Amino acid sequence: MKATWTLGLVCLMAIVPLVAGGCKEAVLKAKGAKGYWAFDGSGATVVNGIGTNHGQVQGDLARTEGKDGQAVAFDGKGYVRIDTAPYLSAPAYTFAAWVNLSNTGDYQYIVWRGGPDFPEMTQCRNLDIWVTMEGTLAGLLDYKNDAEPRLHLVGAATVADGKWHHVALVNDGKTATFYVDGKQDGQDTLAGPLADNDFPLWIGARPGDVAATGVIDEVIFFDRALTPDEVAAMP
Ligand SMILES: [Ca+2]
Repeated sequence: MKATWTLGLVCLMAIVPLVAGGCKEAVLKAKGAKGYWAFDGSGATVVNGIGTNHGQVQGDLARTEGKDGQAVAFDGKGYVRIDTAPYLSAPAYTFAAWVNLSNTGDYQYIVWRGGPDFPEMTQCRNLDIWVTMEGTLAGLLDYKNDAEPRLHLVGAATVADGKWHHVALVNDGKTATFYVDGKQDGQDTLAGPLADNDFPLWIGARPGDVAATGVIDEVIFFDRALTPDEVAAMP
């Protein structure tokens, strides 16, 4: 059965005034999401609509029209720092976002969880997506067991072309998989559990001035691996 994300009973319940939050928040919460940063509103704070670890815009980044409501416009310098939380270290996870990136011919970042320095400390990257000079996805994932070399996960689809794309990274504990626009874009076998850290999420940059140029919106995190059908149907 295809996964459905919208207009279920929980969504209808969300429009009842007694239920806090919007329809999308209610649907995501019912699916088990832990983080949903819509990037709507104004000011430096970005709110986690279903959790307590909110974020702050770092640098002079404006809000702009997004995939759904407003989004953050990245200019190749700033980023959004999302407070850390224990669920970000879950042994399985799904990270997803909508991106509309320009083709800069240079490296860009979508999400970094490797701390405030680059090069970062060893054995700490557990969530990592950048855009290569060719405009495709890549990421480096460290293992808890430092005897294993880190996994270099690569994608094939072009995501930096000035159009909206849905990007996801799913770690089910056995494999790491990129999805672009709901389709599998790259997959590799994990040699063991991923490394752990208590660093915040950086959206749109890593330390060392490698940052996104374009728009990022609707960042979502689950502490479980979504199925391919669920990723394909994500809002
Ligand atoms: Ca939004």
